[in-house]
Amino acid sequence: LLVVTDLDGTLLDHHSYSFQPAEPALARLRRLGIPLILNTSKTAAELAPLRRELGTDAPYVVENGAALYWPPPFDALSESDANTDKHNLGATPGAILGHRMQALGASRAQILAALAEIRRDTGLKLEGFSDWNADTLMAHTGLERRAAEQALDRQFSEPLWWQGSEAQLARLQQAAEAYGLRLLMGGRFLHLVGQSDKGRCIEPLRRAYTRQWGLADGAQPKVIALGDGDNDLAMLEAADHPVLVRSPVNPLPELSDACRTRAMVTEGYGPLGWNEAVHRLLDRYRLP
Ligand code: 2M8
Ligand code: MG
Ligand code: MG
Repeated sequence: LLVVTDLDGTLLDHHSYSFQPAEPALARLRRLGIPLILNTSKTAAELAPLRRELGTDAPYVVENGAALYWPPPFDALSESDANTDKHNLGATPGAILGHRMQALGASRAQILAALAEIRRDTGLKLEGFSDWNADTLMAHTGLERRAAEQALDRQFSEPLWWQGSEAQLARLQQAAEAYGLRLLMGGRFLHLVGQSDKGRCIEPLRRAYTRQWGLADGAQPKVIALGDGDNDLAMLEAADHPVLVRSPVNPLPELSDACRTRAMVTEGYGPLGWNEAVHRLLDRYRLP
């Protein structure tokens, strides 16, 4: 089993960013040696302290699926995935924070260049992280200063503060597509990204663990995925056990029929719901 999870609104409380209510299930995963794979809108810089606090040394996915980071022992193993993944367009593997990075999306420079054109084409007043300093971001999110600085340290995406109408959103959507970009809705922000989403990492992760654990090809690990927002849909669709974590601020995202039949919806919100769902699934696998 692999657990792949969103952070904000899912494992972390939407307001306090605490994962404390999920501690019992987290401890059970650690005891069972089940990897906890973070798949988030957050940056690699934000994840360094969080991975330490959560006690996970598994691979992780940042900025809405735009890059996969492979800490040891995976850095060597995943080399062939990096070269054969068909979505790995223009990838620039490099070492950031000492972990091999596999880019799946566009660079921030490409995204910001397109954003300047999109502003001109649409006449929309678009405000994003590139216009903000740490103080502005802290006011919008309630992040502490250090975390806000780390959130501004982006490589593959631009979160936009969106308050426009449906019609304006359709216009923005069309313009983004024209530049080969996508828009993904997070808990607070509309994320402008390349041709990536949170689902693209699932197969590379399955393959990496299949090899790491020496499993036969037909015996790939099953994936539990947990999320609360529209930007989590692709990840949930790609999972064996999708879990919709109830959000205090957003309606549940709409799954496809096929995915809905195997999905679980939590009773509790955020980390409390996370705790409940992980326990239920581990019980279903008769794990101690
Ligand atoms: C942004 O992401 C969340 C994820 O749902 C959002 O859109 O509301 C990201 O920019 C992330 O880096 C940041 O930590 C977070 C803070 O609320 O907001
Ligand atoms: Mg979320
Ligand atoms: Mg998120």
